Amino acid sequence: MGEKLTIAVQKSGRLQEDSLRILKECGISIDNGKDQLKANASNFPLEVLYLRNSDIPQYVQDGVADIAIVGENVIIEKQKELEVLQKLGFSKCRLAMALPKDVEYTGLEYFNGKKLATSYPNSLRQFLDANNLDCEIHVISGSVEIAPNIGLADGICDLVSSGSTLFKNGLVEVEEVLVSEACLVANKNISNLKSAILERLLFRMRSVLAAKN
Ligand code: PRT
Repeated sequence: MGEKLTIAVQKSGRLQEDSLRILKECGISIDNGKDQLKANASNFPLEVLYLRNSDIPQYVQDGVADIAIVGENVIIEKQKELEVLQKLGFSKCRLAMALPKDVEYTGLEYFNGKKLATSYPNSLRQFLDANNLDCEIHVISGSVEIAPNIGLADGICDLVSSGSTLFKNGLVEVEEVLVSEACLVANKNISNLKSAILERLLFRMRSVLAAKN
């Protein structure tokens, strides 16, 4: 059997549909069985692993998958040494700090001594350190937007796309920490044989993206 490249894509969630669509647009047919966690392409040397977005950086760094389609924000948060090969133009969002709408925001110093709830402590810590801010970070894994309303924190740092979740929870975005979109990433030490397959895939992907612009 010839060499295959292994790609990780999100098992279910916001990235999944667009990730599979771009592979399809590259002319790759994946033989998907229902609820399968692993599948093969029938017309390209590619194996697909369906994993959680938040677990993907670790799997690629460990070499379980050679490449992946993943949210850039997750790579930054997990602090993995992966190569970002190509931004893919979907799942665009920003990691932002937000405060209750009745707060009079005076600028970054406002956050000194405050407590912020987030699911992205490393990204937030980096931003706070870069701006010499001293805040308490309270890590929660979901429903971050509710934290100020229930007295758990003064503000939040979370992903925002349309802004409607912030609005519904009486919060206003005040600072942007980072911007993100889906991207194709790779393990830094893949074999020459696999690199050659990757080059073919990248060529197709870039042609698909160019045709969209
Ligand atoms: O479970 P798994 O680990 O696979 O997935 P995940 O927990 O990372 O969740 P998923 O599927 O929600 O998100 C996957 C990726 O999509 C994220 O890592 C981001 O890169 C990207 N993305 C793009 C978003 C959003 N937009 C987004 N709006 N991820 C989450 N949100 C959430 C946000 O946390 C907030 O609760 O949507 C809400 C805000 O949305 P708006 O439109 O109301 O502003």
